[in-house]
Amino acid sequence: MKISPKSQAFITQEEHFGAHNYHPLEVVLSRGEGVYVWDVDNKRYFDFLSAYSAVNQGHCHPKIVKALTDQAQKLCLTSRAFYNDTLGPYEEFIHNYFGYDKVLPMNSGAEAVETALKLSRRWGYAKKGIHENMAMIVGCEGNFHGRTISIVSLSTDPDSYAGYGPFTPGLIKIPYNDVSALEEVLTDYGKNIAAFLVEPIQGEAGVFVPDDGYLKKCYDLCKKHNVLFVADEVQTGIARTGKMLCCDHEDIRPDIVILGKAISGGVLPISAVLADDEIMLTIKPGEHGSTFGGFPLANRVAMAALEVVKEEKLTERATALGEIFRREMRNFDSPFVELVRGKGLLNAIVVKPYNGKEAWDVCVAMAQNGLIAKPTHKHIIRFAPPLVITEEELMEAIEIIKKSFRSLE
Ligand code: IF1
Repeated sequence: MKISPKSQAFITQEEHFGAHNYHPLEVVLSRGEGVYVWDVDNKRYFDFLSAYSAVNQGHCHPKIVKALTDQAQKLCLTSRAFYNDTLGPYEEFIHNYFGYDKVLPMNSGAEAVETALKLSRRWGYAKKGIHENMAMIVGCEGNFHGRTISIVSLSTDPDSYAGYGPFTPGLIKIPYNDVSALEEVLTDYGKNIAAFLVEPIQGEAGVFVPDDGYLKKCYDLCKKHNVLFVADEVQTGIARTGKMLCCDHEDIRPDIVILGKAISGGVLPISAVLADDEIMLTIKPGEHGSTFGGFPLANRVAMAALEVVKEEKLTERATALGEIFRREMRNFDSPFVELVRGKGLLNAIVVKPYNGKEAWDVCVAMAQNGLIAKPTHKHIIRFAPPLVITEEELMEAIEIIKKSFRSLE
């Protein structure tokens, strides 16, 4: 891919002074607005990653940015050592928006997942009567829940866990999209199992959409065995799959919901754990927290970001435009396109290597043609534009995608 001297300077700077924990596509971005981003040479791209579904509301949404800048002139951070005039209103807003008794505000998705793991264990001891230090939590192979030591202890991806041992005990992995595997582990160990942690769609695994009814059957099994059903909606939540929460597609109400990414519209790192009192109140004052969790900037930004989701009908848009994307790409006859899958505007194309070219080459070609996306697991390209994209813009982007595949044949 041709890299301008201006871009190369930034790439080299990162190479010299930054940790090498990423291998980015060689595009250097400097501005974002709605579905578009511009690089340092003012070249415009459709953003089809949306920062892994954090920018559902579009880049630099004016209402969200205004909430940030207004609050930033008043009060940024108090810590939770004191009350302030934004957290109560935010907590009540979240209660009314999602229908759970309470919210525990954190910052990153991983922190919220860790919080959910701690809440699940705490509930297991305090309410289910599991013996101290015996609580187990079940997760799914192919999961991605973040990068902390306990979370990667549940991972089956060597890129996530290798070389980071020893691992947190009490975590069991079962195959995803396999109800009998859950039934078996609950039957064998249920009395010591506090929770089942699951992504309604496995994003990082390549937008792996489970069979219809999988989540509902797992939910019912968890109820039967008095095990918490914990949904990681960090990537699938906030309208991305065409419902406010992906679990809404199966009319299940998780015991714990984990949110992140688009709860802030990509403006700040904001995450949240939702639960009813029986679970949430097992953590007492001083037993969990964070310096920035629920800070004034986050509270105002998240309320604005969530209002935008409803005001701009992003769930309806994700549903309608996602159907167009999958229809167009499934009708696209290309030797590269093995499979198109997804829900709402969380989609992926499984790329068959052809002519010595593979998914990475397709992404380079798309970048040259003005659309950025990135492969996951070598042969899968995730396509997740901001949900504010119009049908006209989507059709233009689809033409770029098709043109890029064609250019490699
Ligand atoms: C990276 C992946 C996606 C998530 C789910 C929790 C978290 C994530 C379902 C943790 C975060 C991000 C992390 C980012 C890339 C991206 C990612 F490729 F890593 F796996 F989206 F699929 N639950 N996903 O998807 O949230 O702590 O990052 O705020 O680590 O490179 P976080």
